[in-house]
Amino acid sequence: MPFFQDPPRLDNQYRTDDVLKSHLRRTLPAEVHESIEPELEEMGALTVDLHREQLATREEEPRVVAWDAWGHRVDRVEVTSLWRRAATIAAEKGLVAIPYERANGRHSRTHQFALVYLFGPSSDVYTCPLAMTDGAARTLVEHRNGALVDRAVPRLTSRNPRRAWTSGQWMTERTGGSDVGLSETIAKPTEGGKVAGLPGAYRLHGTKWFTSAVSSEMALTLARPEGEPEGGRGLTLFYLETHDEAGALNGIQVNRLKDKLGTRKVPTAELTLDGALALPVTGIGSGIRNIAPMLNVTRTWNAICSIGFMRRGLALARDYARRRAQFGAPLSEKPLHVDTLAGLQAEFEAAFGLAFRVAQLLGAVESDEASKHEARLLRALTPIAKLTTAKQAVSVVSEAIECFGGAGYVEDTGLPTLLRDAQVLPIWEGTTNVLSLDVLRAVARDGAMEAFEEEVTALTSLLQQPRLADLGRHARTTMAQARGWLADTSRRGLLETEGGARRFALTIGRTLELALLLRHAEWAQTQGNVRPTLAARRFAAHGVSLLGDELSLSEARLLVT
Ligand code: MFK
Repeated sequence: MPFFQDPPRLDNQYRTDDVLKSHLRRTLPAEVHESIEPELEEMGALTVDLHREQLATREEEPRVVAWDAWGHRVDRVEVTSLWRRAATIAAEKGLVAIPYERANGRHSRTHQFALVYLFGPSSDVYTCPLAMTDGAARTLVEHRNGALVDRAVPRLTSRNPRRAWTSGQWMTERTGGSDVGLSETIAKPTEGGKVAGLPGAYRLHGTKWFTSAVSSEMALTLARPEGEPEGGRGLTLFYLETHDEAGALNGIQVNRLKDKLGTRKVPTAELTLDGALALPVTGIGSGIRNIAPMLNVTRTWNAICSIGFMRRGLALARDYARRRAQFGAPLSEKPLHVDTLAGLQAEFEAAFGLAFRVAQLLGAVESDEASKHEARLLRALTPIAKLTTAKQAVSVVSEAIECFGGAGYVEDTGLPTLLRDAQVLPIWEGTTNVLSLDVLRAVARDGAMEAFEEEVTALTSLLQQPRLADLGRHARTTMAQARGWLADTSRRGLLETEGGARRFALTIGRTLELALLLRHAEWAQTQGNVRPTLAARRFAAHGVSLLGDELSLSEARLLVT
């Protein structure tokens, strides 16, 4: 009999996820955990079915139909069959609705993101429009624009797939995805122009260079009303609907879809806004500040999806290790393979704790139950979690694929897609460097350093188990080292601090991950579960600090010249 290798298989992704289960057991009241468990079981089973469909529809891609049969410009975006199914599932399961229904109070974000974490890696990145939809709903609610809240939020959070809307987040222009203040789109006031019957509309003129999931019914976008100053403060946050009541595009042309490395199922478009009618969401000016709630929500989704990707890569690699024999034994019995998987699992478990801590904080803030510490921590932890987990996702998924040898490099196994899709996580929603600078901003203006230190101290100073207590001291020492670094580089000038911002942010992120893992490990030991302790030890051994004997800015310049 010739040999054929068994492919990797997925099983119910909730039932087999000890990390998620144990986190929920510790952080949720028993009655909340019990009440949401059937949904998680069901989602865990669905992910397996969707995974099969992902493989079967691997070659489908979205397309734009520019013209109809009779020569009308229609720019219709057609998405893949899996995306259509994902849209129905997402609405019916309430993946955006849950935190707005708030049935579980401050735990509603944990509830939502537990489902999103399971769903994400099976959805062909349908999480992209969902993240923006959640961000748009949150932004409209925060700005208390009653008419727009009444118009859009019930649709954005609907559980009825026929009624549910998604939203775009149109920010990036040719001038820059990071320096959004350079945006060139202009807004002209109209005489009597309306959006959905609401007066006060402007007409927008310009080009949006990267608009993810352009299949949405509405978008939040930025434009500069004529006469307003340059920079971010001169921009205004606008609400628009992509089609009018008759179904015609609202002064929007889809120029083309981007030909991207990954997220191939996401219809990312270049758009021309040629008089699109749009309403200011909350007055004129301060557009960047006003769109920040959206960014913070989508960055949280990014962190959750990062751990989802890691979990998927590891689930497949672990299953495969039991099926694949080399040199006389299954890979799962080969010491070096076991050690490699253990290292990846430790990175994943650390990232998991950080992503879900942000979810927990967001839930507390939204239900007005957050302490002052929690509110301050949320602002600064959001960019930290996004940038730290995204980097871990790329590295863990890359290693997970290597666990398959050549098979991981072959398209019809579906494995390369995982890596390509993960590679977007550190790029969109603010690159690692841009978010590191955002962390410095939060440190300078919002007392973030104190919030980080308070969090690490609270998590580690009461640890009883000697090994964990030792690692807790290590986490506190690293925080003190980071504070010292900040003081030292600040004395040497702003540019020195800026030059080290990424190492600083990643150090804070990894130290917080260790502290969260230790806190969880001590609790888990009381339940007879030593796995988190092992994960904490291995994670600490990988190292948490990136600060040390570093180059000055002038030395770094010399190295790259
Ligand atoms: C799977 C997951 C799915 C995710 C889906 C994603 C799909 C969508 C794809 C995309 O749309 S990707 C494009 C996303 N674009 C970005 O994330 C922009 C990246 N650039 C930044 O974030 C820059 O830091 C920023 C544009 C904000 C810098 O611009 P400025 O003009 O230098 O802003 P500045 O002066 O720092 O901040 C302006 C105001 O906003 C300040 O408040 P004040 O007006 O009161 O001084 C800031 O404090 C405030 N602000 C900025 N960032 C904030 C914030 N407030 C709260 N939270 C933040 N994160």
